[in-house]
This record gives sequence, structure tokens and C-alpha cells, in this order.
Amino acid sequence: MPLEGKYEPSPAKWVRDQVELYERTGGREGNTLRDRGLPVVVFSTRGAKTGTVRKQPLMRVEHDGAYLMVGSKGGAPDDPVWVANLRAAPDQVTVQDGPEPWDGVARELSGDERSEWWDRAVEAFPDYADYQKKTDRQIPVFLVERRG
Ligand code: F42
Repeated sequence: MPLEGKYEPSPAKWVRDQVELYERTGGREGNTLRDRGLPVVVFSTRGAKTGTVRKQPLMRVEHDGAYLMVGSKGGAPDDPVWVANLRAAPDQVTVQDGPEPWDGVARELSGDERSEWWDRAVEAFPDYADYQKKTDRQIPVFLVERRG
């Protein structure tokens, strides 16, 4: 089930265009990172301040039906804003990897579990390792599993 409420598209044109194309075609188009050909998944979160629905495509890091959200933002100094959304409302998240979104619950990983998933993330998208080198912050990662 999609999150209820008003959807506020990303201020970044390339991001909102990708979400629009992905949703319009049920994930048949707009499902890779630009010219890289690596798969992406569309996640929705609840805006921590506005309460609006926010959508972000992220690289597809999947294992046993669970999906990782990697807050890399290209190695920028600050976390992506959606990280605050997830910390405030971890049960307000959907995952769309194909035609239909499903309801999930997110949890921020630490310790050994984070290391294990970080390795999966770098395997799926090697640039994550370079992004981590570029920034002083530890890149936050959230595991999303099916609700209920
Ligand atoms: N970003 C990544 O971090 N990792 C990836 O693996 C990744 C892959 C990727 C693939 C394809 C693609 O098209 C984009 C990809 N991105 C990836 C970019 C990603 O989709 C996000 O755009 C990026 O992570 C930045 O997230 P952001 O939340 O910082 O986005 C900004 C531009 C944004 O939308 N800001 C909004 C704004 O209006 O400025 C606010 C969004 C928001 O949620 N606001 C909250 C609210 O209440 O509505 C307030 C939250 C608060 O407490 O401040």
C-alpha cells in the first residue's frame, strides 16, 4: 500500500523525473542509475516536519527479501534529509522494486550487522566505498523489512 497523504516530489529534477517514470511504467523504465545500468529501487518516507510523502530512488541492495537504504548522497558532508524522516517514523516506509510498493519497517544498522550489509552494498554499487572515503560522517544505512 502506498503511504497516504500528499506527495511532495524531490526538488532535484533528475530524481523526481526518475520516480515519475518508474511509477508510471511500474518499474519497467527508469529502473537503473542513469548511464550506469545498475538497478534502483524507489522508497517512500514520511516527511518528519511536513508530514508529506517523500520518495527517493536508491541503489538496489537486497538480500532474502530485505532491502538496504544507503544514505550516501554521493559522499556529501551531510546525511540526506530522508535519514531524519526514517529516524522519526521508521514504520512509515514503502519499498517499490517492480510494479507494486509494499509496507516496510526500517531500522538503522550498527556493529556487525552494519558491516555485513555494508559489504553487500559495496558489492551492488562499488561507488559506495569511494563515497565513504570522501566524507567524515559514517554513511547511515537502514534495513527495511516487510511489516507485520
Ligand atoms: N541517494 C543516496 O543517498 N544513495 C543512493 O544510493 C542513491 C541512489 C540514487 C539512484 C537514482 C536516483 O535518481 C537518485 C539516487 N539517490 C541516492 C539520490 C536520492 O534519491 C536522494 O535524492 C538523495 O539521497 C538526497 O536525499 P534528500 O532527502 O536530502 O533530498 C533532498 C534533495 C530533498 O528532497 N530535500 C527536500 C527539500 O525540500 O529540500 C526535503 C525532503 C524532506 O524529506 N523533508 C522533510 C519533511 O518534513 O518533508 C524534513 C525532514 C527534516 O527533519 O529536516
